[in-house]
Amino acid sequence: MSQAAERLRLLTGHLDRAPAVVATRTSAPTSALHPHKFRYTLDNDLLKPEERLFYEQNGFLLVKKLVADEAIDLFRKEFERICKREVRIPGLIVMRDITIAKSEFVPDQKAITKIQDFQDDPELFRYCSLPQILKYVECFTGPNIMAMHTMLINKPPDAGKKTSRHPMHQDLHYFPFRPADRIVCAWTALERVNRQNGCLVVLPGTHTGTLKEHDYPEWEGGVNKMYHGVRDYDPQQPRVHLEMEKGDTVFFHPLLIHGSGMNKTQGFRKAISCHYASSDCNYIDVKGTTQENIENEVKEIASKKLPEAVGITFQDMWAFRGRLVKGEKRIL
Ligand SMILES: O=C(O)CCC(=O)C(=O)O
Repeated sequence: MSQAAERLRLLTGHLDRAPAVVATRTSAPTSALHPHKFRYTLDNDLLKPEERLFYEQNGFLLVKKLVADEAIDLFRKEFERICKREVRIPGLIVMRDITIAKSEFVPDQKAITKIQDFQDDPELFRYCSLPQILKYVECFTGPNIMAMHTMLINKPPDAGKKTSRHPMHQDLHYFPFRPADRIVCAWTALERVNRQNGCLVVLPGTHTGTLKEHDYPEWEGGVNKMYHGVRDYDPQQPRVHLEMEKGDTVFFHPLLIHGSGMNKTQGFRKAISCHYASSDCNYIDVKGTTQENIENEVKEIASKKLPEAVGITFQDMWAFRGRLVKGEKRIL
């Protein structure tokens, strides 16, 4: 047993009596963890034993004030420039809320709910290479790190149809690479996020389950493109609302069931995120699996936008956007 594991084993007796609370729970803890076995974290010098245990049991870890205000202000400014079309970034996907998309188009940030794939925007991509983020990421992925998926989310004030909600889902549904345990998302609040403006909601412990079937939820007011939801999760299951301050960052496992609520305020709730994976991960074929529906949808959208994309595989699409941020490029 490694020294770190031994330290953790000794600490567990203490934790059994006084569990470390890393994020506020709104309900009871889930699965018990055998103190000797680590599956979701790697040996490292960064995570305190109680943090490591928390991630192992819950599938997420919230770190306060990890990103400085100055960096955040630069990301926000770049987002404004993109919205005003002052900069054009190759490959960037710009998404609009379905209720806004149907209304008159205004070329500013009020029209845009999310941008994806900013790997070729040096300003925004700095987020993915921040050393303080990568230090944590390495605890989950190991030393060879690819930034695979980037997003800046600008959750709009809800227009009354509840379309600002993000259905509960597992991010692994979108990814044709494995193993899941060597993938992690970093999600940083670009301002205070709370229940009013639609913070993240997570179901602790669900990362220990399997990938579930996903599809569009049957919501009356409609649902945004590619916002698939888990079909059969138990709505009574304990949930945690992750209220965060500007710069706070949550790291979470790709099987963790999560989503976000309606934005009941008049402001836009902003967050930036990156999914990282070990470059030792392998691409998988998702044909015949629950992920086939998202593969087909992504390929259809890509071929509409870019007729030359016909014939490009789902795995190739991921390989184009992946960028090495630390260590060596291997398989991914
Ligand atoms: O930021 C949010 O509201 C949810 C983001 C999310 O879960 C996702 O885009 O996968």
